[in-house]
Amino acid sequence: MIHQLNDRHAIESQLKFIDGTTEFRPEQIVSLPEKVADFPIIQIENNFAKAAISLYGGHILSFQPVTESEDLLFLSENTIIQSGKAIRGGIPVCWPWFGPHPEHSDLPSHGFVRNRFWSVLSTATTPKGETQIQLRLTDTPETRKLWPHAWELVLDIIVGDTLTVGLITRNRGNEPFTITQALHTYFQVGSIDGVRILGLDRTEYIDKVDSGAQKFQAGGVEITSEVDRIYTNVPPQLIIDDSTWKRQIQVLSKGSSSAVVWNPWSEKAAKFPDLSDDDYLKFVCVETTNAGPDRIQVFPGSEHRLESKIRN
Ligand code: TA6
Repeated sequence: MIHQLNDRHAIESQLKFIDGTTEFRPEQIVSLPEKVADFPIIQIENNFAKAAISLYGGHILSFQPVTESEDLLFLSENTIIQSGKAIRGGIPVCWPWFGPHPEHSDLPSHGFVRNRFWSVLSTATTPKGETQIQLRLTDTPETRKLWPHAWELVLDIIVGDTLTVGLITRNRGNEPFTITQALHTYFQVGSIDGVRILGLDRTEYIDKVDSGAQKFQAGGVEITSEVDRIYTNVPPQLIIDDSTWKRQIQVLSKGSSSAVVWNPWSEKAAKFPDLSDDDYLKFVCVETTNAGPDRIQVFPGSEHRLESKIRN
């Protein structure tokens, strides 16, 4: 599979596919869906940045601009590559529902596309010399059992000095459907106690740590305990201010009016087998979402694009 992918989609000295079962922490690969022999990862390196994307989950694992000594994304050293399980860190794609399924608690949290293999639609170099990758996923008889609709998803990724991630939902059925979704980005930070999220001042949020209470944000968001909040009516640009590493990461969203800020803190982090006990100090999730009341209805033949641009 790796050989065919490189034959069709590699870009000389910019983009290649590697076999994750041998080159991506093989010790952490517990099991893969039986029908695949390897675990393709796209490695990108251009004049602007390095990045890595797993076809499993359509999951961006890494993004490091050439100007940065540290990856902008957090990826757990203990992530478990296991059929049906999502990779911990990077940018999980949560679709067609965010969080637990609204009616059926037995269905997987955050939908079912972050634990499926996506196909490669195209790879290209932009006129600026950035690398563009489009991945695709469509409904199957199996997904229709989970969610009875016909759809196509395209992940439109551009790796440059900015990482642009567009998640395009197309309704290929003959009735409207409603989705909630997230680009559930894990940002790597020097230490969580030196982090402030800027741009959410004077917005309202749903506090999932306090039984979903509706609250009001005053000033920057600081993380001193477990935080799990759905902010509503948020501005397009948020900033992660990391005083430890003396860097700011900008997150520019489109097709979204909500955002999620999450950090499990120590007690909850200890319950995640794919996180080390002190990992909560090293990341904060600032997610570009359609979540909470921000739900999207997609009509037959039409589409919705959720987009997040990330840069330091
Ligand atoms: O986005 C925050 C959240 O919904 C938290 O409630 C927590 O569940 C987190 O996502 C991680 O979820 P996961 O299913 O990836 O373990």
